[in-house]
Amino acid sequence: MWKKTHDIKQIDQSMDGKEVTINGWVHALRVKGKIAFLVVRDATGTLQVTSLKNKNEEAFSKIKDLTRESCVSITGTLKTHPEAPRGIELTPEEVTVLNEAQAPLPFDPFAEFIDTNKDTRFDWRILDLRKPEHLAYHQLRSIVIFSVFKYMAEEGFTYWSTPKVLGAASEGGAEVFNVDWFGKPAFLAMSPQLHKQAIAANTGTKFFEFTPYFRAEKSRTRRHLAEFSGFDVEVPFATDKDVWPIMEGIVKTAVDVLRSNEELLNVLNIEVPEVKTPFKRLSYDECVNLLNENNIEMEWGEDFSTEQEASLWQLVNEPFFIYQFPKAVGKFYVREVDGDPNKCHAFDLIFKHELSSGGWREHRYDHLLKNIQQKGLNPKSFESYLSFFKYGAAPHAGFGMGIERLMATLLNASDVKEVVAFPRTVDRLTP
Ligand code: AMO
Repeated sequence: MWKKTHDIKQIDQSMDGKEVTINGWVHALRVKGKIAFLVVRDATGTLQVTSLKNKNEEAFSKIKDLTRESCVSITGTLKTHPEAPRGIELTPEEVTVLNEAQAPLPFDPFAEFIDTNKDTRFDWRILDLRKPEHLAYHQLRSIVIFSVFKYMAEEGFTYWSTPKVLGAASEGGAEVFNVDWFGKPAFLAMSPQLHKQAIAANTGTKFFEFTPYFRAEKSRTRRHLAEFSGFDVEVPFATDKDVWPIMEGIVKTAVDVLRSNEELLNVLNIEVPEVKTPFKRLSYDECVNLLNENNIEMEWGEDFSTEQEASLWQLVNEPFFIYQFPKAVGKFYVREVDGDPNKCHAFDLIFKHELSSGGWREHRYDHLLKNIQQKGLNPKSFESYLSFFKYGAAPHAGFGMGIERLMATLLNASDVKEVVAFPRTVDRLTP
């Protein structure tokens, strides 16, 4: 029987003499005359299998011909050995090749001194993800997602699912993917924005969804994907200030759970510094002044460029909110600041870069219609959305936080593509 009795991580020197079955991949193989040293790797670690021809000819002959990265099951007896990498090795009795890997491999995920280019790695992501350092990003991402779900449940949120194929572009922008919906034009959701507002404002429940977002953005940067995922939140009877603690709570939950996973952080050879909450709150005006005082040019009324954002991060040097953006920068669904028609209640959370953004929404039908017209959007396309606000929709506020941005920021990854299994970008639609 080829089914494992143990994960490799569970095997230690105290198990001398025990019979076990391990399942994994051929990590390395060295054959010296009548002895073969095979290293088997599973998702938890590696173990040396030492095969002597004289002892078990059948096992030896199967092992000596194995190709790297073939999938194998080995049953044998554990034996402590001072020279084995973990002080213990396996003497094979039964070797089952579950699936032979073709040779040569299209690239070597474990090559030590070769810096394989990213495109090749992502072309062969099935091999790339076998590398513990690359896998660790995804294991930690999973841990963070589960922890945030738990946190949101404790905070009294209701988990909702919203449609991903829409009749209107959810962010009102041009960066939308078109799809054919039974012969009618439709769009992939750029975010759950419109429906999350509909739900929070009309049901009075605190909305939470972990969702894919589709953006036809032609940005070739280390921070942009064309399909990404994120935590999306909308709170009824709330203003901007009321949702900031939830954003802080998500970041803190993520940081704390990462810090408690030392073993995986060690695989990545990184530390995750603690974060202090509450985060600083700076108005847009204060940020523009701060830049100008430090001789970085910034005109009032623009959005922050990547460089300006990076400079702000250096100057503030801890996570901070920017609130009350110019109305021209905010989206149509954000509420104008009372008494100041040039400003709106949009906000960003900056943690190295923009990590999350949101707003206190416009829930009054006539104001919303005016916003849509002011942005040059066609009210006809938003008829269905506008109807959400005709029958006593409550005031509300919320935000979206991309998981890839969050993980790349906290784990110091060089690119958001590292923390998504199969990145989708302007240049990549496979594998
Ligand atoms: P926004 O467009 O700022 O706001 O997106 C929300 C968050 O999603 C992440 N993000 C991205 N991650 C990877 N690749 C991209 N191309 C990308 N674009 C955005 C960021 C960002 O902060 N509906 C609003 C949110 C709201 O107001 O509730 C929205 O989508 O983390």
